[in-house]
Amino acid sequence: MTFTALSLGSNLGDRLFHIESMERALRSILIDGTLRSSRVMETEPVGVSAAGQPAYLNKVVAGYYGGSAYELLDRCLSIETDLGRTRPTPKAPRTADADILVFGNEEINDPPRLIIPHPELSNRRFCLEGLIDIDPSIKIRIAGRTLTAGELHENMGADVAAQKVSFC
Ligand code: PH2
Ligand code: MG
Ligand code: MG
Repeated sequence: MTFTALSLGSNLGDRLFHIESMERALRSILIDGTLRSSRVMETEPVGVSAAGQPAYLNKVVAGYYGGSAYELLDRCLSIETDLGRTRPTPKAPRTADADILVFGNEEINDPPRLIIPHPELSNRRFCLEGLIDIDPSIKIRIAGRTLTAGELHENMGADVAAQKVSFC
């Protein structure tokens, strides 16, 4: 079994229902009793044009998974589809987004399908806040080095620290 952390996001429809539904689905997919969750955060949209997307609710969850990263990816995609996710354009508002942030010490570079660790992990404050809310000692292997979530959080850039994140 492999330790994994995922970010959950929603900025369309009943955001809290979507976050809680994704969490419930992951609880049933991850090894029994291993799911840990951050608090819910309201966050400003990151990396999308200033064209006024609605604010996100985000949460980070972590646990142990019994299959491969690709199997977990497929499970995430079907959780999103079950919650009405459509993909009209790449960065469109979405009911449900479940992204694998970390999968053990694996580094996978298979775009556009799967990149692990998540390529935006260090650029998204909500990901770093969510990880340390669960456990600052979570290990993240990036570019051949192992860092902790706490270290990544301490070293985040000023632009990342400026992103609005408020715990609900
Ligand atoms: N997801 C994105 C793009 N930007 N911004 C926030 N605040 N939260 C997200 O989950 C998010 C985002 C693409 O997946
Ligand atoms: Mg995403
Ligand atoms: Mg996604």
